[in-house]
Amino acid sequence: MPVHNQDIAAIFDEIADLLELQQANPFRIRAYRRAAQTVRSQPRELAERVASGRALQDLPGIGDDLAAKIVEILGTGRCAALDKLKRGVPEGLEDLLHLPGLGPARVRLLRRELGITSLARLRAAIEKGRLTEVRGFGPKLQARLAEAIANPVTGKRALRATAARYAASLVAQLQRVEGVETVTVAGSFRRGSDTVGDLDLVVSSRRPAAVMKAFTGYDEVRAVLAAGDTRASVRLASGLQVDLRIVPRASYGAALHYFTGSKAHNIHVRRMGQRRKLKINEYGVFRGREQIAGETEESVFASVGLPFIPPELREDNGEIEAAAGGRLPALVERADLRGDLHVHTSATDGTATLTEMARAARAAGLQYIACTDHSRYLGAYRGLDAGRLAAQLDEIDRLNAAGGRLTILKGIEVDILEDGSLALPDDVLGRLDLVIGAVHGHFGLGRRRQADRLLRALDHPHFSILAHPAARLIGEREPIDVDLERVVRHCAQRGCFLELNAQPQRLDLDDAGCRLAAEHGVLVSIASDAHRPEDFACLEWGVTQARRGWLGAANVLNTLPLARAKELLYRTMS
Ligand code: DGT
Ligand code: CA
Ligand code: CA
Repeated sequence: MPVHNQDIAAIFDEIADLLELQQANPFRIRAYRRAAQTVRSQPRELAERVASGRALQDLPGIGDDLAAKIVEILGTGRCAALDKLKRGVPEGLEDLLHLPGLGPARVRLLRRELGITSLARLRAAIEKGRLTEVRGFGPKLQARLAEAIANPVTGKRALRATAARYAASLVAQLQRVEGVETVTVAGSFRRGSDTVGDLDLVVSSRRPAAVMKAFTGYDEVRAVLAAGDTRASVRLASGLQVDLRIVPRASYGAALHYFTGSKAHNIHVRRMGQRRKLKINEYGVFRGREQIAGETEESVFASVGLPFIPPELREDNGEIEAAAGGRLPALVERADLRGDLHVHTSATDGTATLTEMARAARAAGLQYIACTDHSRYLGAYRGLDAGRLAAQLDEIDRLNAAGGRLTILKGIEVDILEDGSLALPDDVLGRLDLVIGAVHGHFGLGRRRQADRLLRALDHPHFSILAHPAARLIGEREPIDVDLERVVRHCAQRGCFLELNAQPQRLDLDDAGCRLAAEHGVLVSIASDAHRPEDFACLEWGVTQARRGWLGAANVLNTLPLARAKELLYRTMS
């Protein structure tokens, strides 16, 4: 069974939890937490890294001991150290740790005072009012705990890109089952949400039993939560839940539409059906007992007088009205992108040389890229100072002069400092084709100061593109508090652009930000922020996000031919 990064991280987190329960050395606990974090944030599977012979010890926070544990987990799916820890703790005690408001100290207290070692015992104790005897467990906390036990959280939402990895091998497996016609991942995944709560598979097949067997027997399944003749739910070893629905071909479009959602979109479409005396559900579109549509999604939409609506728009955010009025936008597609305006090299924190990155960009079908390594301000990045930047510009001139089908623009990703000034002098920035400015610190400024800071940066004579405007890291760092509309309006005035950073953990601008940009006529740069040759594949995630934000090719800066893009990007004093 393949072991994913997520699985390794989960084991390290569990070890940290158990160590906390045992009041182990805080440094040890932190080491495991940090390792879990490192492993989780790796863009590539550690299994591949180990297979290719690259040392794990190069990763931050991974020493010999943790590296050995990773190798053990990759080889066996288990970790002896975890198994040993588990033997020292009553089964179920760990579950208590995951309840809101319960840290290790409180869990120990509950165990000591009331002998509570499981969710079931805790629930019973709350019902009997016994928790009131324990210090610190007021009525508010008790209510929260009761609520959390009654509605268990299914864990964190997975990044879309992470879920895609798990989905791919499962889908491939199901496609090989005899009698299977189509397998589609529906739900929020198909709508292109940046994160997904679970995966929803819709399979069309004449032989549901065979599909069911393959699904529940899939080697990454850790628990079967429910299984009937045509529907099932499982939890994968990664923690991700997958729901399955098997339908006959005649219902496939209706089921796909239903399970793609969103729920609000479905309800709206169903109501339109009711007005036409139609019943629309996951089995089809019915007039009385007769099925009149449902084999394809198009037929479902047509039954209520609508054209096909792309899944990314199905949030009941005006798409149904737009479709009815013939005003659906033609959404941008990956093939529309001609360039990528945010690319790093090994001159700073990338892994590959400019030549290698250029080769990969060409292989990804691009005509131009902008080399935008980091400015020097942040020591950790080995950022460029004026001298090293000059050397890089010479290299770009040489590569461009050598001909070839890819043009490299001269750029930089310069830090926007706390006061909105840029981290390199004007005369240096003025030599470049474009200047990307980015917030990499001082995330916590108040709403007003944050906007003032960004506006001041946009006022800079050479500023071209505001990178990852909200500076969020999904699941890790909240977006900065800023009035985005003010920023967008200022971009429009200044002739600046906004980036949609396509890294799976950023996807920043978000969908609402994209709509705002389009409303104000600000072009969006869908950029990979590539640090590795493989990262150009991220453009796909960015395009999906842009589509969720209703963007067409005309709203996207890097769909323009090179000459026009260059013209718009180069900013002189004004
Ligand atoms: P998620 O999993 O939280 O990222 O979001 P979804 O949208 O994938 O939600 P999920 O997995 O609960 O359900 C998948 C789809 O099934 C959902 O988008 C619409 C449909 N659906 C689920 N429950 C209902 C319901 O009560 N009514 C209707 N009309 N549709 C539903
Ligand atoms: Ca889902
Ligand atoms: Ca679901």
